[in-house]
Amino acid sequence: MLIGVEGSGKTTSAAKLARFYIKRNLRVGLIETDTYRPGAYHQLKQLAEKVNALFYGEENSKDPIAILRHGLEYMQRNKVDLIIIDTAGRHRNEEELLREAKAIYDEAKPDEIMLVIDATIGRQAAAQTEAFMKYVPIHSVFLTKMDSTAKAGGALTSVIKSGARIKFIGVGEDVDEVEVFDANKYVSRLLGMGDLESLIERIRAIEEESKIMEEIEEGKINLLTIKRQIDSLMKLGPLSKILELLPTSMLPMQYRAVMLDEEKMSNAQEMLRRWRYILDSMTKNELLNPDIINASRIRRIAKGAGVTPKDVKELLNYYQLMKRMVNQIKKSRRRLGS
Ligand SMILES: Nc1nc2c(ncn2[C@@H]2O[C@H](COP(=O)(O)OP(=O)(O)OP(=O)(O)O)[C@@H](O)[C@H]2O)c(=O)[nH]1
Ligand SMILES: [Mg+2]
Repeated sequence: MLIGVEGSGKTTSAAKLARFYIKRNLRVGLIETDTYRPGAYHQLKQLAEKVNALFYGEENSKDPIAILRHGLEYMQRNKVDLIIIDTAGRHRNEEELLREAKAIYDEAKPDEIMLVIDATIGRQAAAQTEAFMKYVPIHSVFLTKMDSTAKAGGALTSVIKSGARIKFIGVGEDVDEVEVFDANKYVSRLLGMGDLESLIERIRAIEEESKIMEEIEEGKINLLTIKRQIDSLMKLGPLSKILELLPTSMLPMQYRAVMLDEEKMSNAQEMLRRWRYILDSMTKNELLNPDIINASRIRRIAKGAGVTPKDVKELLNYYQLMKRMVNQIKKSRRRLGS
């Protein structure tokens, strides 16, 4: 049994659910008990034809309970596996809507009451869920219009807070645009990434990065340090989405500004990749003692990495800059007596 306020998407979702279970080889019947919305009967009848579900409704009846009884008999005679009951949303007031939902519930005794909530109401979703919960048990929630609102995340967390279980989400107007709700997958998508594991890996890389920065601040710096730093930064990938969630103080300062800008970010990634090739074509001795890298070594390194000597110098300049910075930090610490 589907319940919910006017326009939340009950009728559409009823058809989506029918489609979903028919695809999984169940015989599904749809019953329309809405006697308020003009055209509700035809709306669901047409959708039922579209998804190949059985349909029962009474176009001119004003008695939802009678329709329900007749509908249940009809579906049982036709041996359907799953009966989906659509209910009215439009009423003169909320109290009346809730009372009718309760009456239909008492008559149908459904195995499951699914509350249909429009995600565009955002954080008000919890209050709405709780209002319905006072009248009937809410077994699950179908959150609709997740495709058409920036408030989807708010609606989602709000429903979850109310204690209800989100089972499906609607992601478009078409009968196929329904997804089983999977919290992991959804959170990943909100973050704009493949999956949670890669998020965790990226966060680890940030931790590694702060560790390297600490070492650098303690004065241990050579090109190997830079190499480790680049490796961890590359693992971070195009990060702008996560970065919005993180305190920027966690990031090495020279990257804070760039990383928040997507275009600069992809240039930065490009540069990091180039630097990584350059470091790979250096000898261990050069990595540990960067000061021995003279013009002829620069030419050899550039050739090995497939870059220009200018690129190699750019990296060495970055190294020198870091080193100078470290020395300044050390000096100012000494001045402060720490
Ligand atoms: N974009 C989008 N639109 C949706 C979704 N679900 C429903 N809609 C649209 O929302 C509007 C209302 O849908 P209905 O299914 O008629 O809503 P209802 O709850 O049955 O409305 P009442 O019967 O008046 O209570 C329609 O225009 C649907 O196409 C969804 O997941 N995404
Ligand atoms: Mg409807």
